[in-house]
Amino acid sequence: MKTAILTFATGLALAGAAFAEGHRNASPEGARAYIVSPANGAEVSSPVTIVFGLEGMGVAPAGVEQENTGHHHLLINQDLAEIEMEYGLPATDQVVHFGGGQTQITTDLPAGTHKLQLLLGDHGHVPHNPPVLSEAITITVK
Ligand SMILES: [Cu+2]
Repeated sequence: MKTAILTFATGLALAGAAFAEGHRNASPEGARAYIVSPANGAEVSSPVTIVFGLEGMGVAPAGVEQENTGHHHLLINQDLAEIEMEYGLPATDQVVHFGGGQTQITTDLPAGTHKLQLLLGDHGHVPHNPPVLSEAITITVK
């Protein structure tokens, strides 16, 4: 009897994982995010204005569930390998949410080299499948 209950519980856990994964919103083919400015390799002074671009999808605020939309997240010096694409993105200094649907930010960055990358998230901050991720750019703040 004990075995049967354990098996049942394991089955539920697996079903739960599959359900969560199946719940990632699909991104349409050809959708892409990109950083309009600054240009890759640019030398800039702080504060820096970073402009977000999105093609093939629309921007919607967090909490608004609508197909083929999402909101931007700016990854600042964030290792992509540490991002869990299956879950809602954490909010940290390195993962900045634009849940209001903003498409640019003016922010202070310390002097030095910084890697910037955009990652779109759905109404619940979960990256789409496949993820809509910009190329990473590197800028130098004087
Ligand atoms: Cu978000």
